[in-house]
Amino acid sequence: MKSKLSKLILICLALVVFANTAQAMTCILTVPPPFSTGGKFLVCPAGDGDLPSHPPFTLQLLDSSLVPIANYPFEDIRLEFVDPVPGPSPRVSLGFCNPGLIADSNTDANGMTTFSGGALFGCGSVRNPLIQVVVNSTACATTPTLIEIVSVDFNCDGMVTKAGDNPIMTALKSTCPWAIDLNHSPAGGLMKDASILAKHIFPPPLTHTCP
Ligand SMILES: [Ca+2]
Ligand SMILES: [Ca+2]
Repeated sequence: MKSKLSKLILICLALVVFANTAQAMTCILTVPPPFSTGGKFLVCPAGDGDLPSHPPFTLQLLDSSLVPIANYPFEDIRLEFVDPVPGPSPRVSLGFCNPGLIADSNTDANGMTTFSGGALFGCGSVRNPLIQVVVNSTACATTPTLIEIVSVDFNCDGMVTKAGDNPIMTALKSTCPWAIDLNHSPAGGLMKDASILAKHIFPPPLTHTCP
């Protein structure tokens, strides 16, 4: 009984130490262009938008003494895009096609790893989404980006359909809202935006994910 109690105390102590270590971890994320320099990009759930590739993000993991953490498992280090104006229902969902939002490899001797990502895909519209580093399910660092996103999946259901994603026909009778300026030219005419939307419309029940 006494031995079991000792084991339990040891396990609890180990968990506390681990939790403190996780809280004290420092994550230094370097955000590449165009996320650091800005620009307006069209995205689609199928990944065939305006940003097929980009330079890698780099990350350094440091412990509470600011010593690099080497060989941290890559599968426990990920990036997440976050809406800067959180609400009850998500206005936006963004990700990278293969290899996705997970780190490319375990951290090296300097605590460094990279995220090479793939094509930017997603839905909704957002200015300056945040990008967050999540280590072992705990948010470690959050950095603003300078990009602006518009998507042909306006209603964020993962599909681009005439019925669900056609605010352009309504807008034709008024001005061009920022969120449906698909060709990044507010004065370019909504017919051009409608033409871009038409090229991305796929009939359901197909789901539109990265190839
Ligand atoms: Ca949709
Ligand atoms: Ca336009």
